[in-house]
Amino acid sequence: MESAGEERVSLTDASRRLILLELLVPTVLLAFGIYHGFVQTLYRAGIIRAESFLGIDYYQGLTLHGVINAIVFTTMFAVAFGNALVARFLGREPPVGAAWVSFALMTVGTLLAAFAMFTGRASILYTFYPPLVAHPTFYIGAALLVVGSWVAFFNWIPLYRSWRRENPGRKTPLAIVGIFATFVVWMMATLPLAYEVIVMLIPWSLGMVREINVLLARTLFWFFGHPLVYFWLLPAYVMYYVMLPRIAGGKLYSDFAGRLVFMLFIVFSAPVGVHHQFGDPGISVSWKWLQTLLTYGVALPSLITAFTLAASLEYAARQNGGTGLLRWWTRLPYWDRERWLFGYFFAGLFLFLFGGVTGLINASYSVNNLVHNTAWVPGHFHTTIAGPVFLAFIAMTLHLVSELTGKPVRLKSWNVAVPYLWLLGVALLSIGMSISGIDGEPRRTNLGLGYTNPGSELFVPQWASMARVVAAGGGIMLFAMVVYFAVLVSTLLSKRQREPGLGFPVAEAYHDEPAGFVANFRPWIVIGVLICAIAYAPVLYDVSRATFFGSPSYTPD
Ligand code: HAS
Repeated sequence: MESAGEERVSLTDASRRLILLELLVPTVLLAFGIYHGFVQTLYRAGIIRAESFLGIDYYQGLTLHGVINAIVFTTMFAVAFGNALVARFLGREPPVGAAWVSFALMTVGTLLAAFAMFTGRASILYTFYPPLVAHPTFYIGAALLVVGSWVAFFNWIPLYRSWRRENPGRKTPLAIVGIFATFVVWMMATLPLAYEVIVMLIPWSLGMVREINVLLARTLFWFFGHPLVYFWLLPAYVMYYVMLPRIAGGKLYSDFAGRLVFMLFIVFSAPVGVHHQFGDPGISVSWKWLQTLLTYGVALPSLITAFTLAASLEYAARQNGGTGLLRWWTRLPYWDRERWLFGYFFAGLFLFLFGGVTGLINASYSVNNLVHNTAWVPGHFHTTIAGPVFLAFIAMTLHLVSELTGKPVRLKSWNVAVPYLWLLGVALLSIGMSISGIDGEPRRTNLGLGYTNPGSELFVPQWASMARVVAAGGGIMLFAMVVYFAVLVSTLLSKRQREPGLGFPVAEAYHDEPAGFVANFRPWIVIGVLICAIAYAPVLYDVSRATFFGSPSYTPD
């Protein structure tokens, strides 16, 4: 494992500014994304009964919420975090020219997509299923965002190679294993997406072809869409494995477990997208069954993580004087204002316990029939992406802003409350959605138009009461974010108190085993690609045989 401690490296001003911009541009956009999430809960609770609020309608707001929070913020953050990890753990700054090209592509892409969404020309949600069609700038923007993230990854590879040449026999730093695994998963995910967007959607939205194969587009989307969720999750896992045990006051229980987990994600992240299409026609039951099995496979690295992190936390708690079978849980730094990262990480992990259980329920081919397309599904994913992923990303944004500007985090007692407020908000939101999802409440529907209105003939009382619980959760989440933004802005506006630099808390390993068969990415990538081919070739064959006609475009207005 890499040397433990809080060692800081200094960066050139150009790199520092670039990483700060990569963090702050999506964070500013996040304000819109979060606001539109809150407004969704008001619509669905019937608190806003209109078709449109402040000029933005339900589907436009839902598209802004999903695209900004889940695609733009996450991608730009992963690139910024990767640039910072490479600089700190390989001791090499990513070449600034290519890094700026990557940032420029992502920013121009984001602006193009934002133009389409804010002007109401792309109200097609973050899954952009045809035949719903958006203005071409939406698809071109998405393509540029992805290409920009590829440029960043290709910029790091020569740095890793040169580090390897200079450090023969040394284990690759775990943080680098984690961030490279993240981007290997991203490459596997974005290739089918590139085909869908460049070959199918852009020519179709430009009117160059009249019809589109809807089922093929959905299948390619989910070939991308499931590994996408691990592209979100893995940077959070880097923080949990490399930093959390030290912040808790202990050690990482097993360094080997961390390496194995990242390699298993390379193998299992991609060949499971059909579990989002259990209800789709045209794909044979056998291949749906195979992808169900593989979905249980992709839960394995998270189960290993749950036990490894619990053991690491127990070690830390006992170092802090904890005793007993369970009493040691009380000796962790939940409210420590200096070790504030702990609260963000812990609250995320707590939510992920529920995200994991509900994910395993979704994965069952038969049970999925009960929950698919109901509010249960956003109930599940708010305990994953809005839980561990979101909390880890906003925490690391604040940490990096503080490091790169040399300004210690301000409003510490407010800051320490943010993750617990957020946890409470997400818990209410997800419980409300899960319960009414089981009662059949549809997702992605403006319930406020009648279902939650006692005066309407569409009224469904059990959805109405839960929609109010969801709105209460959304309100608490919004409040948590207002506090977070107050902390971030007040930190940015404060006086510099030390030299800007870059450092992370880095844990030592309790069991620092040799890397052995998880030392090298290559065999894992080969196995991952092979399993993808086995799981997807027959699916794509089935889809091509089942689809005879294309669909013209449809614009919802
Ligand atoms: Fe999922 C739908 C299955 C994980 C995100 N998922 C979605 C959608 C999103 C999403 C966005 O099989 C909706 C897409 C759409 O718009 O239609 N998901 C799974 C499974 C997992 C899983 C099996 N999902 C995630 C993660 C996401 C995410 C991670 C984002 C980051 N998901 C599905 C399925 C669907 C689905 C179906 C389709 C549903 C449908 O019908 O449409 C697994 O990876 C989960 C494994 C996780 C665990 C939990 C480990 C627990 C840990 C915490 C330890 C805690 C500690 C602290 C140590 C096994 C690591 C302890 C504290 C104490 C106090 C005790």
